[in-house]
Amino acid sequence: MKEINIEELEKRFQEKIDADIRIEPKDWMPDAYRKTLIRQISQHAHSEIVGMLPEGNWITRAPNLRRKAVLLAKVQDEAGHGLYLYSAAETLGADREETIDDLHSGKAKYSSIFNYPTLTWADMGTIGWLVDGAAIMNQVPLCRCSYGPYARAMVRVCKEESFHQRQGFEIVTKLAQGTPEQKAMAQDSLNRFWWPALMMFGPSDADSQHSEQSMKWKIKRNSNDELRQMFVDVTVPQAELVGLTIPDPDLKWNEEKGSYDFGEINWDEFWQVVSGNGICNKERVEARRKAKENGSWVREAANAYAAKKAQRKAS
Ligand code: BYC
Repeated sequence: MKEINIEELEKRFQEKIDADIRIEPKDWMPDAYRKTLIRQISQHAHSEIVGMLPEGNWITRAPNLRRKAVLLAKVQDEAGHGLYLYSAAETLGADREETIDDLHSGKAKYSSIFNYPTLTWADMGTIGWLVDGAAIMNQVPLCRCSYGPYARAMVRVCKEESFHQRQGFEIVTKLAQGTPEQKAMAQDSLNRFWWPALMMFGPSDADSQHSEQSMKWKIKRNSNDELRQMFVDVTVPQAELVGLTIPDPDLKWNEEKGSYDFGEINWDEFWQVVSGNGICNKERVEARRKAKENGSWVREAANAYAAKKAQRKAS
């Protein structure tokens, strides 16, 4: 049989990508493509799981039974998203335990946004509205990602995120139309979460080390700055609708561009948070590490049960 060299394989791989043919787990792929996907998908999975913590903080203090049931369902959805994503990373050969250990040791990243505290009930609204809103903006294009299992996972994730965004906006709307204290609480929450939400899209295109290659491979379909701009453009009218003010004195509609100009992001803060020095980084990782430790007896029992069952089947 004729041997195919690596350049030829790479050429065929890129042709498939260019023709929008999905890459599936058993297809040949360059090592760097596999590595990039494992990095992005596992970080994405970690974000979903760590993302449960700031909201979990408010489940016991939701203002009524309906709010509590909805928040509980939302947080459970995030757990589901984490599980699809860890499974998608496993189709690339990643080991789930190792991946999770990388989160616990601080080696693996997760979204910067979850290192900010949730101080008031209004934060549940703002997180749904802005954080899930930003997640949707980023994840809808990922439904067309070149890697099949990731793209398919994103379809369901986006449907659920869309419910999350609406529940958040509903909370914010109610608060903004409530008493002056409630409106002030919503405004304060927007003031604290607006800039961190913009940071979720990652560094500016000029500083994004992975974007160019990821876009060639159609892992990413849009650049960080493109998605950030789209997010600003859809969110500003929503804030206006409920009578809240975006905390950016430089925010201005640009008629020529057909989009908003906005102020400079504090990139120093972003990199500090990403490198582990945000307000809640230590607390978040510690909570995940403890959860793993506390659940070890359940895993041991489940493994012992599975081993016993297999033994009985074999005998
Ligand atoms: N936070 O070259 P770049 C959610 C890192 S939450 C922390 O542009 P890339 C949700 C980046 O990893 C949203 N780190 O990277 C859950 C890289 O470092 P490494 C989660 C960030 O990958 C619960 C370095 O900076 N969504 O869904 O091309 C409740 C250079 O960046 C961040 C996803 O993960 C950040 N914000 O682009 C509610 C979506 N930004 O890895 C909501 C999938 C950048 O070289 N991920 N970094 O050490 C992506 O689309 C891309 O990975 C990113 C970054 C746009 C985030």
